[in-house]
Amino acid sequence: MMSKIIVTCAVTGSIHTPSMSPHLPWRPEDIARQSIDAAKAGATILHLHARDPDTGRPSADPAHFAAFLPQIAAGCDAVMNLSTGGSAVMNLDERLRPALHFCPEMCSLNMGSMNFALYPMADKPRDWRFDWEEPFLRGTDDLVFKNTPRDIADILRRLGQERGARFEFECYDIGHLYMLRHFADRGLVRPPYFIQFVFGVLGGMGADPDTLDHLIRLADKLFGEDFMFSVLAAGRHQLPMATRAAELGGHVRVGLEDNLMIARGELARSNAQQVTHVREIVEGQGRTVATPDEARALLGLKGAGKVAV
Ligand code: KMH
Ligand code: ZN
Repeated sequence: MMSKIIVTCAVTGSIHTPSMSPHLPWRPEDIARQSIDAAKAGATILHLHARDPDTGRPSADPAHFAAFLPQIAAGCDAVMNLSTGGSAVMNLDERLRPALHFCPEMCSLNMGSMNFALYPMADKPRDWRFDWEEPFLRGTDDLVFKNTPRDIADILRRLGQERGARFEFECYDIGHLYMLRHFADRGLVRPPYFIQFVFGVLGGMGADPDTLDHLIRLADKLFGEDFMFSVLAAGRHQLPMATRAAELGGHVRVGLEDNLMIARGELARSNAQQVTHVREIVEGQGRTVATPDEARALLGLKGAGKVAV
């Protein structure tokens, strides 16, 4: 019998900009509403970033998170997972401010330094709504998303050991699995490891089912029974790769952070629309979506009562 499937919805992120879709939520009330609707549609975990409420620019200001986190907590019981990746243009101190402040049940943890190239998105002709958008995207041709072993150890200590968070280990490359193994060997992480295989970011792995097969085999060798995997693929590969992941017994991540579309040439109207779509697919495969409390048990989370929201 296949286990319960955890559906993560990444609601807004820091990749897409407001001019790319009128449905990308960036005002706090829109982030809150779309998050709650996604949870009602079946999202088990909400992966959350914040944005400046006036410009939609990615923000790590705890005040910007405070404008939607309590509303989400009041409106649904989904697990709130705060990003520690923030935006690749932020330094680590900025990136960690929200999670240090709100002590969430879960945080993302990016398992290596890498290029994070968004500049091809600037080439599509569009009317830019805000001044920051185009230079932000173009500047990523000379940007390193810094996640050194020291950064990772710092996050594990301050958020894991000191605040009881568990992690979405974001692995964009094969080497990132070996880095996770290294931290397991140092005794700084404890199973079960929730590994998010990330495909389709320019600088990381391309979306290819053969690569997913290889990653699962490798994770089996490195972690045995001690891991579960989820898949996110940026852009148009989101649903095909999620479908494949679910077939293979994995978990899935969707959301407008990673993909703005619902079908070829059609913008998703909301995060909930993507969650509904993936839910129908995985239920058609015979999987059952985990409730937030089932996910809490599977992942060993501390519980919603222990977060500072
Ligand atoms: N949007 C993903 C490809 C994080 O928040 O820590 C990257 C991400 C990073 O989710
Ligand atoms: Zn994110």
